[in-house]
Amino acid sequence: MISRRSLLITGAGGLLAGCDAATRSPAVKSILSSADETHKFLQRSIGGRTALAREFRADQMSPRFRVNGTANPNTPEYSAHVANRFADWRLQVDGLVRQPLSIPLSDLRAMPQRAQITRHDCVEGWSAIGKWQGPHLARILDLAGLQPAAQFIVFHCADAIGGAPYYESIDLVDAYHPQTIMAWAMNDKPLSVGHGAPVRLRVERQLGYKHAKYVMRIEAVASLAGIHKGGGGLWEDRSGYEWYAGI
Ligand SMILES: Nc1nc2c(c(=O)[nH]1)N[C@H]1C(S)=C(S)[C@@H](COP(=O)(O)O)O[C@H]1N2
Ligand SMILES: [Mo]
Repeated sequence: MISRRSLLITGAGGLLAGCDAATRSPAVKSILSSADETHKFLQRSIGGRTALAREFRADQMSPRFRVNGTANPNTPEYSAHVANRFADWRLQVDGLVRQPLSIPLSDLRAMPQRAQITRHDCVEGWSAIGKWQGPHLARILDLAGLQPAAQFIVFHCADAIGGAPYYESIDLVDAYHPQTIMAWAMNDKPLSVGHGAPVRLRVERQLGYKHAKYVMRIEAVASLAGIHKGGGGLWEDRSGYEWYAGI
């Protein structure tokens, strides 16, 4: 299918080069516009997954950024971390890795950082522009060393909704995307409890529910089948949300 479409583009280009008047004929115009559509389609389907999400200027940041879903995990364990300002908290990294890790928040803050101002789009129909900062997920995964069988990265969170633990997952294309970070800062301040303290995922090419807050543990797996109900996320399991929620 792709090679047929490439041929179509080449064909339209050839016409253009050969005859100026031809571009005025309605038939050729329609070939050209279909070639243009084809080009957009190809960009989305081939280059699409690694393209960057739009970034914004500081003056475009939303004055108010809603807290959505869990506003506080409110478990005894999580509340103890909050009281202790996450001093004893560790991000666990395990599963199909060569070296399981247990990373203090201070280490996440000391790693090379990426900051980005992006638009968060919630499936419920609201958006907000905010600034996020933290280390690349890729660097954390490289420190642990993914085993060749690893295909997905699962994020286990501190909260539960209706008794079901919140979790999410992404594939390695998104895990290694340059804008995929484990954010500990939002709008130049440490993450608030409402927005997912101490660390939340930012996976900017996907909808809001993929951006797991309160991440306690990152697990590399070969398949999502054995994780909770197998849908790859709480909302995927509960309500049939799309696992790949591309924007
Ligand atoms: N652990 C956890 N992560 C979560 C949620 C949640 O309830 N628990 N809600 C999701 C949804 S639907 C959205 S839109 C965003 C909301 O992030 P915010 O509260 O910072 O706006 O977090 C996502 N990540
Ligand atoms: Mo959402």
